[in-house]
Amino acid sequence: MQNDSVRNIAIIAHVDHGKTTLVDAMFRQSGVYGEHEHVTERAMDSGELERERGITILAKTTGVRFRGVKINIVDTPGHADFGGEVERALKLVDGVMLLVDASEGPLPQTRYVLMKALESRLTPIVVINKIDRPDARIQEVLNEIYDLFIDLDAGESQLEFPVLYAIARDGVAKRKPDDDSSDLRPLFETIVDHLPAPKGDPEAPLQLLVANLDYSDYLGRIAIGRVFSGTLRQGDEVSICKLDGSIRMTRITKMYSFEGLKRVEETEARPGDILAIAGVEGITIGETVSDPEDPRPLAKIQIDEPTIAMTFAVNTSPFAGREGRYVTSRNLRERLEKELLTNVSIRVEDGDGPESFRISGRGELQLAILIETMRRESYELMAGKPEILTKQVNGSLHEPLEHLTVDCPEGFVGVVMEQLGTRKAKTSKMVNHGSGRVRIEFDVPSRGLIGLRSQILTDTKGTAILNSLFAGYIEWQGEIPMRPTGSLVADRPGKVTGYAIFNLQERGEIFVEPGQEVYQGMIVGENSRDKDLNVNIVREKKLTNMRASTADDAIRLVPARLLNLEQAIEFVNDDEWVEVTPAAIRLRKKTLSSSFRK
Ligand SMILES: Nc1nc2c(ncn2[C@@H]2O[C@H](COP(=O)(O)OP(=O)(O)OP(=O)(O)O)[C@@H](O)[C@H]2O)c(=O)[nH]1
Ligand SMILES: [Mg+2]
Repeated sequence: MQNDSVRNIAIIAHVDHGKTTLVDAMFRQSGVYGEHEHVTERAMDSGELERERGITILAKTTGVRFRGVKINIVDTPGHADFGGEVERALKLVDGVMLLVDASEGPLPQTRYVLMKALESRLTPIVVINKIDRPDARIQEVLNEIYDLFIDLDAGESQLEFPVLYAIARDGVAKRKPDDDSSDLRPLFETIVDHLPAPKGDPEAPLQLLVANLDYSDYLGRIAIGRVFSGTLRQGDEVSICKLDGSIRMTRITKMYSFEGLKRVEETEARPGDILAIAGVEGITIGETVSDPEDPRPLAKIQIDEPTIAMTFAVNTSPFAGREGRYVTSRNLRERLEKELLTNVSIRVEDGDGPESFRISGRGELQLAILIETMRRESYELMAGKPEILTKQVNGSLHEPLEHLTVDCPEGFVGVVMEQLGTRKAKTSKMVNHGSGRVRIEFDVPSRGLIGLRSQILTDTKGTAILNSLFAGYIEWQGEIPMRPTGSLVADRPGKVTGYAIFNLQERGEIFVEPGQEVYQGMIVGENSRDKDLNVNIVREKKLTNMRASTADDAIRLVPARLLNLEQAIEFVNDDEWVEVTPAAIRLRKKTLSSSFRK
């Protein structure tokens, strides 16, 4: 039996190829907004960090209507570190819209998300987006997409995907690159005509898979899931098949469907419907809401393993507790446990001591976003250098490998190759698009990516674009030289003076500004030599007959290099911490007193 009034689709793509922008346009053209309603750009990117960074971090569900058919859409993040969100989103849908930038073509994450969609036997629709770009190369990109499908062993029917050509920003989709369509109708029609309607027997025992969680101050915890069989009515008694195998009875008192940015109360849901259910305490992702008499759990959501780990510890710096409200290990533990409920791709274990935790995830950005979120919630913590998770395969040590794509102007190929050479990368492909830019593909141990982005951006004057994707495990590749520099470390507490900076700035780059307060053991700069150097960064100029303060004003200081969170995480060595508080990001030695450091 199929539910012809519904289609469920996820939008997947590499980062920035225009997914969220396309959802905006679908909103505008399906009457989601009232006539005078204020329309925000990338409305689905509702998180504070999403708006600040201009990227999608969490997958989100919405719904629009076209010719009486309800189209549920899941917008997913394109950044590789949030791949877990995509894997989970694919559980809700019957098909995907694969967006590909008309100039950039398929990139590593395009491959990853398409691979996951094909594995789940979802029906693909291809949308070549941004055809307005002056450097668009539509036909070439389409060929690359076919190659990608073939490379991923797409089945015969999957290869017969429809192709649309879009300018998401203008709300236009065309069946041919040069036809005169001026809206998204061809896209809506393709979704309704080509995507299979959801199947499932409304008379069978209820099965609803929870694939996402949300929270509202008004409704409490909200579980988002899809009905696979049976019918759920408001007020029904149901069983929850928990992840640990136990069964719990409860009643569903409130359920909602998605209409644009709003949720609409529903009284009945049938197979294929995507719903938000409120008021079920303790329910989590992967659990099945089922028939009370005949509980039938659906298969658990399997997702890829973490590849990177980081230690989070209680802040033990002399400034601990000054700037944040939550600082104890209990605070950290509770917050991390809460994170586990919604963030399916991270793991939390106890760390080496009682005051520390080991968090594993998919990448540095994913963990940095978690830290940034916590710091905005008034937590303080220290984070250690990220480590790559190795494993034993047939008795030998293996490490994660990434497939890395670097796009850069021709003139920088030399420096890029050199930088990657020292990181044990092997070139797998090099394409010159003839536009003055070159695309080089590498296989490189994940370890080799730590600190790579900032290095390459410096080496190429900000012109290179890097994209990487986890590509399995290889035998341990031997030592990769890490940061070749040491740290400049404050040898006493106090306030930084311009005078001291002036005298130290030849030794390396300074991370602090005059007037800033430091403690002993805090890292105040990067030493250009490979050893740490203890420095007095608070030294005052001896008072002579000249007035010190005016003399201070006259000296020329190189502007400080103020590290943001990601840069700080990339910078620290094994014996160093990044100290994070709501007000500051500081770097420090793990051992603060210089006499106790080696
Ligand atoms: N020229 C052009 N730019 C577009 C078009 N569609 C989107 N963009 C721009 O591309 C950028 C990225 O758009 P998003 O919609 O945030 O991309 P996304 O795929 O949702 O990105 P992530 O969720 O972070 O993976 C924005 O600056 C958009 O304005 C288009 O059709 N043409
Ligand atoms: Mg987005």
